[in-house]
Amino acid sequence: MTTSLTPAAGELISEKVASAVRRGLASLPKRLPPWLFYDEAGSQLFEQITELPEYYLTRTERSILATHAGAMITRASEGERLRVVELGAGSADKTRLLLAAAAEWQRTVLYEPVDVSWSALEAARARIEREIPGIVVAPRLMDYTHGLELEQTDPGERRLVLYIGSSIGNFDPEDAALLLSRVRAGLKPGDSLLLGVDLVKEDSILLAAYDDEAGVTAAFNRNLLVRLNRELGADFDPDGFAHRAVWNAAESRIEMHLESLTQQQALLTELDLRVNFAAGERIHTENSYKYQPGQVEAALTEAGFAAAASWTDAQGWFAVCLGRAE
Ligand code: AVJ
Repeated sequence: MTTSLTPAAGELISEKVASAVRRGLASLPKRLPPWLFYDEAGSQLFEQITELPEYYLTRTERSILATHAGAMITRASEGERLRVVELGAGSADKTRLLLAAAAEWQRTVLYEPVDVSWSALEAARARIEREIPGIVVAPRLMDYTHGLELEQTDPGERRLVLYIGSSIGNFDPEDAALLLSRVRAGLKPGDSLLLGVDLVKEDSILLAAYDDEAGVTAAFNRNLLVRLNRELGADFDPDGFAHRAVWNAAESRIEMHLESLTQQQALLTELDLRVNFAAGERIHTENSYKYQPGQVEAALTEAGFAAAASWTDAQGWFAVCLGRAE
């Protein structure tokens, strides 16, 4: 990541953060990209979200993996040895269910987590090597949205790429299609992709998952402003903005916004920028796309994968789909 030393604070400012915030707050309507959520506090808040009663995604996907991990590994391997790649460093228990199933199949497994954060990769390596015998972790520091540059697999060895947790939900359909094609371009025929997506369901269930009773998602959303205050010397009053979660049926997505409660101004010292907010004006902070059954398979096919198998929960709330590179 590019950084520059600011004379004022003597602290490192990320150019990536600075330019994203400058662009986003100059847009109309104002927006900020969702990757900004994940500073240390935001990552901890997200962990808390995954345990909320309303946030069914994590527990539903986990139950699908707990039931079908063995079948998923069998379908992906078709009798060959597997190497497991994960987009995003997974130290989560969901990844462990799949790795344990793979280790049962072939005793030792090379696991390649791909992430832009070296500390996330190191944390994943430490946990996984300690907790699952037979897993050798080979961290890959790169931005997977730009494509995958992985070393060649051995003949007779197949890659299984994991992209779980509804992470693809943050991408609009066009960018999601591009991402899947880029992943496909980094694979050989016979390799596969396991994709976890959230499905369309009753509005009230979707909305509650993004506007929980305890206010954790609201804190997660407002933490963006706390982060800008710290990293860009800004003076946002996080309590001057309300958390809003909206179901946009036409786009099939949950949107999160921060809504200014009053007419106000914010000063971002490090950007030398003053931003005005009208009362009721929103910053659009996240899209979380929800798929129709069958739509995921279509997206996989479009990107050069054959839809090999899909698994869901009894309520049909979440889907995990295996695409085989053709
Ligand atoms: C990490 C993108 C899957 O969209 O459900 C959770 C992020 N935002 N609550 C999601 C999130 C608010 C999450 N993803």
